[in-house]
Order: sequence, then C-alpha cells, then structure tokens
Amino acid sequence: MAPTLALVGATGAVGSVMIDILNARPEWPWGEVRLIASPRSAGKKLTVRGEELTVQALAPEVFDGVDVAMFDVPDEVSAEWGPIAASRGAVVVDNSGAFRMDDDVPLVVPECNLDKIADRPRGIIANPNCTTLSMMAALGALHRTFGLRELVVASYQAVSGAGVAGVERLYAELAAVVGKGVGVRAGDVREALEAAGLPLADSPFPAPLALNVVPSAGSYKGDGWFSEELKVRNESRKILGIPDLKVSATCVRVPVVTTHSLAVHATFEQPVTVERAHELFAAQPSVTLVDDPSNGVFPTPADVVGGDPTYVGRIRQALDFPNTLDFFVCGDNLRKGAALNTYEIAEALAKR
Ligand code: 11C
Repeated sequence: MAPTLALVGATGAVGSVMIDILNARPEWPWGEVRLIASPRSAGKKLTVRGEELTVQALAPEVFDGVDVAMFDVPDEVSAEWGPIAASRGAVVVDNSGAFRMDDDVPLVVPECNLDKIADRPRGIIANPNCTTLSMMAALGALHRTFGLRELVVASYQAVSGAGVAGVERLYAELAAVVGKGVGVRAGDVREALEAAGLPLADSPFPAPLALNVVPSAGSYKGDGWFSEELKVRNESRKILGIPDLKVSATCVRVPVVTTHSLAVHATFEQPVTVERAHELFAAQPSVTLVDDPSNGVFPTPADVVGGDPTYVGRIRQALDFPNTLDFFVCGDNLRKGAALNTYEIAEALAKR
C-alpha cells in the first residue's frame, strides 16, 4: 500500500511552500495525505494534488497510520509533538532546531549524507537551518573531492527567515522610508519609522531593516555569538561528518524578502582550481552555476527567489590563502532552505 504522509504546520509560511512543492512534484509515491495544524487553523480547506483536504487539529491520534510526518513548526512544538508522532509509528522529518544536535537524530542534506536517514534510533530525522542549508549542496560537492578543512562565511539573510512577521515588517518599513530622503544622517531612518508609527519595539529585528543591514540573526548566545552563527558551525560539522571542522560565521539580516546569500571562504586539504570547481558544480544536479562576473553574471536573491537549486557564482582562488576558494551562494530559504529539503528526505523514505 502507498505510504501515508502528514504535514504538521500546513498553514504556516514554510507549510504553504511545502504544499506548492507537493503539488508540483513529478513523481508521487504517497497514498493518503494529512494536513495538520494548531486547533486555530483546523477546519481550513487546502488543495493537494487536486484533492481538497481539511486541516486537522494536532492531536496524538492524527498520527495513527502515518508513515512519514513532516514538521514545519516552532522548536517547542516539534520538541513536544515529534516524539509523540514517532511513538505512533511515523518517521518524523523535522524542520525545527529541536533535535538537530541530538546524537540519536541524523541531520540530513540529501546531496551530502542521505545514507544517514536509515540510522534514526528516535524515529526522527532533522532538517538543517536554512542558512547552513543554503551552502551545503555546493560545499558538499567540493568537500568530496578536495577535503574541507576550514570555513569562514558571512551570511546575507532574508527577512522571511524570521517568518511572516519579518516580511510584513520589511514591507511596512520600506513604505515608511520611500520618498523621505532618509538614510543620509545617523538616526534618520529610525526617526522616519517612529514617525510612521513603526516603533522598533514592535519589530522582530533589533534595528531598522529598511536601507540597512543588521549584524544580528537569531538569538544572542553570549561571548559575542548569535544563534544563527553557532548553528552554521555545529550543523556544518555534523552534516559533512567533520567534527573538528574550523568554522567562523557572521550572520547578517538584509532587506531581502526571501533567499539567503552567503559569501564563503573555504580552505581544503588538496590544491584547488576554479576550473575544477566549475566542473564539480556543473556535475551536481542541484547546483546552478551563474558565474560570468565580467558580464555582470552572478547570483542575486532577486534573480533566483522561488527556485529550487543552490545558485553559485563569483568563484575565485583566494589570492593569499593556499588551497582556498571564495564564492557566493544564493538559495531560497523557504524552498531548499526548509520545505524542499524536508520533502526530499520524506520522498527518499517513501522510495525505500
Ligand atoms: C533565519 N535561518 O533566517 C533562520 C530561520 O533554525 O530553522 C530558521 C531557523 C531554524 O532567521
């Protein structure tokens, strides 16, 4: 019998993208699909592959008979309900941060370590943070040939990483500054936002996003580090299977709606060349090369948002660092960065 798939968080920002992905997949290994959300969203009707489905309220019994349950919900909801779903027999593929660093939970990017889906003592498989994920397909391709040793990254993160509230805030801020001639004196953007009834206290971000960049992503974790920076380090090590990988990340929020970008400085065990890197990226189906800088051809969020691949460009050999490549990566943080990677894991489970 074809397996049953559940989507928990079906009405959220990532859940909505997941439904678009379900509707567009060329292959369809599933029988029944169950859409699950908080009691507040229960009863809503959503269409999956031509069939109108009613969203069910999260409860233990909705997992009975489910083979694979994809969770796109906040950490605390996954922490409580993931084990309940697993205890009812579902394999949980969780997109939150609740289980990623649990030794008994594999952290999977299909391009890097799909074999790990078989090793899941808790019945849970974790999906990485969208910032880490945005560079993994590209880094994995290089690592397999050259052997990654050190990683220094700066991220340029879109506001949808902070959910619908982040997107609404950016649009409101942009509307408040357009035509005001601000951005020319320290503090004038903050004043314009205050004047427009947008106090910073109401924002999901700690500084204005309009006409600005903000070196703060996630929550502050002490010693100068934000959670997104620590996730990049810890998750990259686990996914690539390099426990002592040297990683330093600086994560920055930018006024982009969707698609995270990263400037990557990667040092390898073996000598590298740009030509070989191009060949490796060209051979990786989920990576799209956009690399003709002299003609203004490189990836930007505005050009790749909504796409599935990781877009890579600006590939160059670091001038002063041996065995080191610098490159720029863009990836849709709601698709490959979240829903698509989760679904790829679920689909691989169905096929097995
Ligand atoms: C952001 N990367 O851009 C985050 C969102 O650990 O799954 C995803 C947080 C996570 O704010």
